[in-house]
Amino acid sequence: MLYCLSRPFSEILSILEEAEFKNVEIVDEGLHSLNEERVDAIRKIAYDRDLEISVHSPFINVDIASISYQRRRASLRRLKKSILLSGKLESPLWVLHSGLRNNSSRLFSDVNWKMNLRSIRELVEFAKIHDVQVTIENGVSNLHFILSSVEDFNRFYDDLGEYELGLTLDVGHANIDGEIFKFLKEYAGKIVHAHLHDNHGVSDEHLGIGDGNINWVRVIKAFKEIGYEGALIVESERDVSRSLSRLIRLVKEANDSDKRATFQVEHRGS
Ligand SMILES: [Mn+2]
Repeated sequence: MLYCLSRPFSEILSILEEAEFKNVEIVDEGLHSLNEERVDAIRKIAYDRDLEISVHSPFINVDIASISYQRRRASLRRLKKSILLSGKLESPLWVLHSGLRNNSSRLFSDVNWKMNLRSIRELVEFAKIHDVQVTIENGVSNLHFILSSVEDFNRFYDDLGEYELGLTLDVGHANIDGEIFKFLKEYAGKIVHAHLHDNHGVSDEHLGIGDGNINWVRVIKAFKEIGYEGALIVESERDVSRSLSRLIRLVKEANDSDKRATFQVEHRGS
């Protein structure tokens, strides 16, 4: 629903009423911020139409790694409200961005890193009580996200300890750091959710699928190869219906070539 964030919330409900897909991600931000009434309306349609809803957590002016105590507490308060409401949606997944690296971080040694870690632990524990599954998304390093590269995630998961926290692979973000396939390889068993949008490898353009330089045939094939069973969420800011039809075709082609390969193996075997 990122693409219609500037339109009134009522439009989301109409889209859900007519959606021809299984998974929808609601962005709990701006005009679409959740409240009890909205959650009730979404839950009803999702139930009637057998849709699976995930929630993208609020992100505007939110920074869980801030050196400022007040800013961090305000961010956590906003995020916990989102978790509470998502729990009522019976939302299986709640997608979180990491905190940001402050311009003055070097003056404060590793404070951003530690605050990010502490906040994430606090949110995962809170979410557990409310039956919400948190998943952490890879950001973009040139946009100051603390968790962007595979290397960041290696260090993060080492430091995190015994917390259940799956990864949302944002393919567009990973393309900017040139690490799509590195993530898919090294985090195969850890990826529970995926955001798909395109770019030219430089800035976070959120283009339609096929409008940038990402090799989508290879991406979809790689998701299949790791046995990925989560949702594929289109997160393009425009051309969403075209992106969806391209995606459906890509998945179909990957399935067909899989069947051909199986047939060849069986044929050779017999
Ligand atoms: Mn994303």
